[in-house]
Amino acid sequence: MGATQLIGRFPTSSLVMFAGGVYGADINPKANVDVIESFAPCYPVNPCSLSNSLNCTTTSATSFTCYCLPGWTGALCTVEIDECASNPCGGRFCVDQFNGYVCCPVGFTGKDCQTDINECASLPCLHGTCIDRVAHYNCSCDPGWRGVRCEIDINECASTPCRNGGDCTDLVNGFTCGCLSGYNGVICQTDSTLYLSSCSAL
Ligand SMILES: [Ca+2]
Ligand SMILES: [Ca+2]
Repeated sequence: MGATQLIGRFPTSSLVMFAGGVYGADINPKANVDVIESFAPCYPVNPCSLSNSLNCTTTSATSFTCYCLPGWTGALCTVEIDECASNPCGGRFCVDQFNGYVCCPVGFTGKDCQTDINECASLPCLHGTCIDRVAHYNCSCDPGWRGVRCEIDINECASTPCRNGGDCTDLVNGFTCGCLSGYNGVICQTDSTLYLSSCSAL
């Protein structure tokens, strides 16, 4: 059984039923046409009429297409279209509606756009405490760190704290000095040769 069958000559455009339970209608209302298209998938029970469809069109003897009402999709128009699927809101949160969508304000989510997005959820602060704000976050850095994400180890040697030629090694939130021979102290501030010479002078 094909989509279009030569059935015979029919004088009207009314729906008719043929032998074998095949339904059809005269596609040419001018009468007495030879070609009769089978509408079996759409008649007498229109499968699209049970859903959100405007009408049913036969695409073959056994298949059909439902033309959906706005907001619906699927073979039988039973699936509500997700209007957010095409990402119409860009970076903002999209709320799917019937036959439409709503873009939440920047930084908010939820079906009513009332939930403040937690921008700290991704743990953006590498060495510090994250403070959630509307549409952004701030990092309160641990001692010895700086940067938007506390990602930079502060170089405590930058101020050249070691005296008397001492070699500075940067640490997290601190430094150590490697003193030249004859000097000691946290920043090599003590000249031990002076101390020794005064001792020997006694
Ligand atoms: Ca937030
Ligand atoms: Ca440091």
